[in-house]
Amino acid sequence: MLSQILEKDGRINITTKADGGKKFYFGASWDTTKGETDLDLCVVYLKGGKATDVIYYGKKTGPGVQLSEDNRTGAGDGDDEWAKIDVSALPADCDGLAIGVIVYAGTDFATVANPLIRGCAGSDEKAPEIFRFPIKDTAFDGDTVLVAARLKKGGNDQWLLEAIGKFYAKGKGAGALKALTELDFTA
Ligand SMILES: [Ca+2]
Repeated sequence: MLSQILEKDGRINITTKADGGKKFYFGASWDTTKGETDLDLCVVYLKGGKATDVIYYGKKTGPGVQLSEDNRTGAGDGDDEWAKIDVSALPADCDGLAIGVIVYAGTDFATVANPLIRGCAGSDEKAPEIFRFPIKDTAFDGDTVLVAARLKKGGNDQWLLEAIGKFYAKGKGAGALKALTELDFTA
């Protein structure tokens, strides 16, 4: 399967059977060439399209979700922050996950150097990449919250990955994190 390029406001439905279709890896990267920015990769537990909990730099693990260490500048090669997900270990009442990126410190997505998020079907960064979203040049000034993907529980315990390129202008830091958890994910 070739990696699909997601566009702003785009949606791509992806089904995968890698690792039984149960394991996913998401990586966010950005650079320091336009100044230091603190982006945070976040994973929101959903039930009926509403957030029930969030995994973020202040709470890096939860059932079925493991987050990397917090990168506060964008320095370093490869994925600067990542999330490893095993949907078979999620709480029984969880019927979805949203994968988001927020601007914690800096200006907005429009001013970050080379921001990118990608998703892989499997347990780590070497697993086959299934989508990538080059955030660069697609965000508007003031955009600080990105919903990049959603995992949805379907029938027969099958999980569908929906890559999403949706931005919101919701401020930075803790406010952006809170805004991510208050979005309506029923659509
Ligand atoms: Ca960070």
